[in-house]
Amino acid sequence: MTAILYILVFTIIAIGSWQAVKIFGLLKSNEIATEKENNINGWLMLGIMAFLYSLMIFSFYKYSKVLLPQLAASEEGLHIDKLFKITFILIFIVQFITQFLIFYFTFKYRGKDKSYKATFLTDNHKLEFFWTIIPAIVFSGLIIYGLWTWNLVTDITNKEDNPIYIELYSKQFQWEARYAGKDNILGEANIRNIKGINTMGVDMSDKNSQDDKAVLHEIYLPKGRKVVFQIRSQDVIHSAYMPHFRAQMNCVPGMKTYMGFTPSVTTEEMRNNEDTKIKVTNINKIRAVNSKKLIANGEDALEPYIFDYLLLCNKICGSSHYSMQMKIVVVEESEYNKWIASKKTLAQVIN
Ligand SMILES: [Cu+2]
Repeated sequence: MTAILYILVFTIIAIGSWQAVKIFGLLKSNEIATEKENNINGWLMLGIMAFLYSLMIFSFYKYSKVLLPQLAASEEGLHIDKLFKITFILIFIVQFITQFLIFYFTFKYRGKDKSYKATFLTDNHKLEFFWTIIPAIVFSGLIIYGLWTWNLVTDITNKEDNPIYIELYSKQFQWEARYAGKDNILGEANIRNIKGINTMGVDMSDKNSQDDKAVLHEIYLPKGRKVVFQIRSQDVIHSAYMPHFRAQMNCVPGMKTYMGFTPSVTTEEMRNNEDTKIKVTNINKIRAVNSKKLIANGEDALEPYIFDYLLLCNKICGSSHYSMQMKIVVVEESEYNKWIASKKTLAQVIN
C-alpha cells in the first residue's frame, strides 16, 4: 500500500513538472491553442462534471446506509440530526448549482475565433449585495441554531430538569463510571488518591464521595430523565463518544469536561426499531460467514450480535484504543431506580 502511494505521489509530481515546463515553453513561443485543442478541453470539462455528478450519486447509493442509525436516542440528538440534515441539504443544493455553472461556462466560453471577446465588468452592486446577504442570513441561522443546541448539551447549571450526575473516567484502555448517589453530588477526585480498589482516585475525605457508586462494564440510564456527565481522564486525551445519542466530549487529563442529554428510547425499543433490525441482520450475515471460516479452522463460532448502546472512545489513544468501550442500557426510570439501589456505595466498598 505504501509503495502504491509512493508511486502515485511520484507520478503526480512528474506530470506536474512536465506540465509546468510546457507552460514555460508556451510563454516563450507565440503558439496559440488550436480550435481542435480548445474543443477537446471544453468537452473534457463537461466530462469532469459528469464524473463528479456520478460520483455523488454513487456515494449516496453506496454509503448512505453506513451513516448513523436513523433514530436518535436522545432528545438533544434530534436537534443535532436536524442540524446535519439542514447543512447537508444546503451544501447539496449549492454544490449542485455551482458545479454546473463552473463546468458549463468553461465549456460554453472555450477558446473560439479571435472575434470572441469577454465583457469587461468592473462591479455589480446588486449582485454583490445578494451574494453577501443570502449567505450571511443562512449562516447566521445555522450558527444560532447550532449554538442553541450546543447550550442544550453543555449547560450543566440548569437544575430545573433535575439531572442525574454521572462521572465517566477514561484510561488506557477502559471506562469506569461513578454515580453521584443519594445527594446527587459527585465527590471530589484526584489522580493522587488512586490506591488499591479506589481506581478512580475518589477523595474519600469528601462527604459527598461517601454515597457515590462506582460501576464497571455497563451503565444504566433512565428514559426521559436528563443525565449530566462529568468527564475525566487518567492519562491521555480520550473522547467519550455515544453515537446513538449523538453525543461526544473530549476527556482531558487534569480537567473536568461536561455534557448532558436526555435518553428518549430504551434499549428494548431501539432493538425493535425497523432500521436497527436491518442493521443487526446484516451484521449477523457477516458474522455467519466469518463463523464458517473459524469453524473450518477448528475455532469457536462467533456469537450472534444483539444491539446495545455503546460508549466508545473516539480519540486514537493507543494500541488498544479499539477495545475501549462500555455498554449503555437505557431503561424506564423505575427499573433504573432498582438497578442503582442494588449497587454498593463507595463508603461500603472502600472504607
Ligand atoms: Cu481512549
